[in-house]
Amino acid sequence: MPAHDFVSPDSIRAQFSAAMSLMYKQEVPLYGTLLELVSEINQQVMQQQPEVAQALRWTGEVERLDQERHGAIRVGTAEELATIARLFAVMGMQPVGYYDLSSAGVPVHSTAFRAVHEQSLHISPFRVFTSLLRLELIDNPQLRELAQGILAKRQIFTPRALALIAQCERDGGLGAADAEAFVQEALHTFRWHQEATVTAEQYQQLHDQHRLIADVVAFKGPHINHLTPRTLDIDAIQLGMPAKGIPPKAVVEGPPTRRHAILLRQTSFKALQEKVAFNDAQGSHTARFGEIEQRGAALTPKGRQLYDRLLDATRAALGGAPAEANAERYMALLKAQFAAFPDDLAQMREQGLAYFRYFATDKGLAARGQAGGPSSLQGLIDAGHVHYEALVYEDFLPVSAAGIFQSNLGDDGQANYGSNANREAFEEALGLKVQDELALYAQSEQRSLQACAQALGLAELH
Ligand code: OOG
Ligand code: NI
Repeated sequence: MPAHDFVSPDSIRAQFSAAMSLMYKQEVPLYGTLLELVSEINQQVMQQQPEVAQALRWTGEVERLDQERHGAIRVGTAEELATIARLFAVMGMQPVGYYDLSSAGVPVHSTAFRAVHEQSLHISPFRVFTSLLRLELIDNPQLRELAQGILAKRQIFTPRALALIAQCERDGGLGAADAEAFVQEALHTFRWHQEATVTAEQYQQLHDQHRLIADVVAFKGPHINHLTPRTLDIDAIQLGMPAKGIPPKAVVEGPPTRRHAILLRQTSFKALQEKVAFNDAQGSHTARFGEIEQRGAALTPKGRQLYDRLLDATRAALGGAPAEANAERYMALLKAQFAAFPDDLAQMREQGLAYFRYFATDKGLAARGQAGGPSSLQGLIDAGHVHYEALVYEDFLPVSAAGIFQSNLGDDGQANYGSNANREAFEEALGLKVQDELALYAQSEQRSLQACAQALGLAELH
């Protein structure tokens, strides 16, 4: 098939993201309720805060907002991870970032599969936080063997999905009918299976070691465990959830409320209890939950260091992890600490705390080619020839992710694995290097500066 007859990976990802949302709505009806709440709040914000709506129009995020979501899965073996990477590659999703969750007592390490170019992100920002179980951290050899034996027997991909992945790799793309078939076949890997692959007693053994181990090992596949829409006001969501019959977790993860959002704020509701058929008995399992996120500016290494420092200081002042009992105090401490992080785009830009996108304004375009005009970036901004907006953060935060894992694993899921980051082992399992998210933001910013310079007839801008 000639290359021009291939469906673009971006379009396959958009189709897959929509199909996944439809499936999860059927599997977890509360997710549908949450989508309604998010859409109400987003409309309200767009009406009541025209400056927010305006910024989203500049960046084009207004067009992707309604379809913006991330999901999460947990796989059991290196082979599963490597094949998931090939499956996501068909949809233009690449592994970005390495997250070590072992230091937070969760025996996994993770990456985020997502599109990496701003034009692709504009078409579909769908991302999947993907974790690999680390059986090597379990110090019970019998249990480790039991888990390995069970995982070795399962095949989480349909034969047709595997064939279509291979076909796409061989030919360089998929035609329309194959792309549609691929989306349907890939969905099977992420669906919930009521039938477990183990006996009730085996499940209990795995569960007693760590709830997460049972969730990964006892089932036929890596069911999507949450799907997260993007809101423009997570505080309004947190307040609005109880009235819709959705109890939120105690604290919102990430930075505090700000005029100019940074990074990522997240809240979630508890996992549902679901009926499970073990090989020999009926039982139940809690795995799937709901989450909501608010995204803000991507931070530079300097901005990120400041964020990490302020978050650490908040936790140190609290003297422990935030929970129901100290939620109010935590939020107050967080707010006080983050007073040190400028809440003003101009200051964030001048201090090099965040990444930005630059746009030639009508005024700038009208002045193109005129002698004696400003030519430095700051001069063009001051003259109103160039407008800028923060680049949106497309990734995740390890401390927040740990909080999300823990809120749905329950506090009895706590364990201590020390600090065991092992990026090399993760990349070896993946069969690929993970990309550096900071380099991707810097490249995106650079491209916008180049486009701006070109539009204004200038050689370069910095
Ligand atoms: C993933 C938890 C992390 C996030 O948004 O930070 C996450 C999981 O529970 O598998 O999804
Ligand atoms: Ni999540």
